[in-house]
Amino acid sequence: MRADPQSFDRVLSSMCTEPHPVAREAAERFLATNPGDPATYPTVAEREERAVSLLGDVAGLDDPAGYVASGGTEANVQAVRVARNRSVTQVPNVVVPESAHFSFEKAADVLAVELRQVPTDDDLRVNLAAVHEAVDEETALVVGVAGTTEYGRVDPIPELAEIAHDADALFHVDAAWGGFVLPFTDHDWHFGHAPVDTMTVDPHKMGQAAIPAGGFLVREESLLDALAVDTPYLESTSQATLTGTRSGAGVASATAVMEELWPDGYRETYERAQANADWLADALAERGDEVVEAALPLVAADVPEESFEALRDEGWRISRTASGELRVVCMPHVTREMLEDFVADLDRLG
Ligand code: 0PR
Repeated sequence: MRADPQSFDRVLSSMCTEPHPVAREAAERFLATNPGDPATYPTVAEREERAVSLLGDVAGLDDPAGYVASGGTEANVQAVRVARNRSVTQVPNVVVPESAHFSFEKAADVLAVELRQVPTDDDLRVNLAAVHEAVDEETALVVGVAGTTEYGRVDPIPELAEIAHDADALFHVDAAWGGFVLPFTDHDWHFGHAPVDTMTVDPHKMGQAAIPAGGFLVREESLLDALAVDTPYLESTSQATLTGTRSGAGVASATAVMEELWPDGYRETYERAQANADWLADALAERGDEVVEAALPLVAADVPEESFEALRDEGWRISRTASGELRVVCMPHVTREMLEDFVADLDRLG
């Protein structure tokens, strides 16, 4: 029997969303192509070049290099891999905010680097003094997050870049989720705002591409050399990606949706999402819940444990931060009506 995937009607916890119609259409068309073998599949390879160029526009990089990865995890692993492979230290360390995504723990594990997690301040952004203290001559990479997974916070990117480069380390920005909303805010976060070396920016999150479509960008093409392995039996001679066979559907969908939405469509999406987040934050505060200010379209609030469970029983897909707050990500599929229903259920059940 044919099973349909679940609907997005009650999904409030995801960083993925319904793909844009042009993304869906392109994904289907390119399903049987492999950008991992560009000499055999040149049409999708050409689309990937366009995707990287568009990602450069999004992230303030004039002459971008990089590729469409399987997601933010791969892009973050690759950033750590570039830094580790360029380091001359036996066991290099990587300094990340404690708010960084758990993919850095995977990266440290597979790449055998030491992960130094640094606390955040009351404003949920990384503590710069603690970064200073954690960095030493064995630091290969410093990471800043532009749009944290739990609270949507943007670390002080220019200051972090300075600390990294003073220590001769590379500087990576994880804008996996934030990358497609930050261009419409006044945050400093991208290659044009600070000497960022590498960046994660995922079309399959706020970019509305089909899964899998992550983005890995590097300031200089030469940074990719640290990743390249020879590919003797392919017509192309080397490969810098982590996976071999890759999803042409992901690549083609990312290109199609970015060409459709950048920049005006994404601006409208951001404005709607931010207005929804602000509305929800106000509604929760009015109920007396303690709310973390929504810096980006992501709301965290303290609601009683019983209410949380009751809402899940009603079919709401919600999640919690590590400190136990309810977390709602205002993705493009999240409408005002959904949030009104959600708050009405919270009032009724709480
Ligand atoms: N960097 C940041 C800042 C992220 O938030 C995430 C994922 C990643 C990297 C890793 O990206 P990939 O999952 O593409 O490898 N953040 C979400 C999270 O862990 C991922 C997610 C997506 C979770 C959809 C649930 C879901 O339904 O919460």
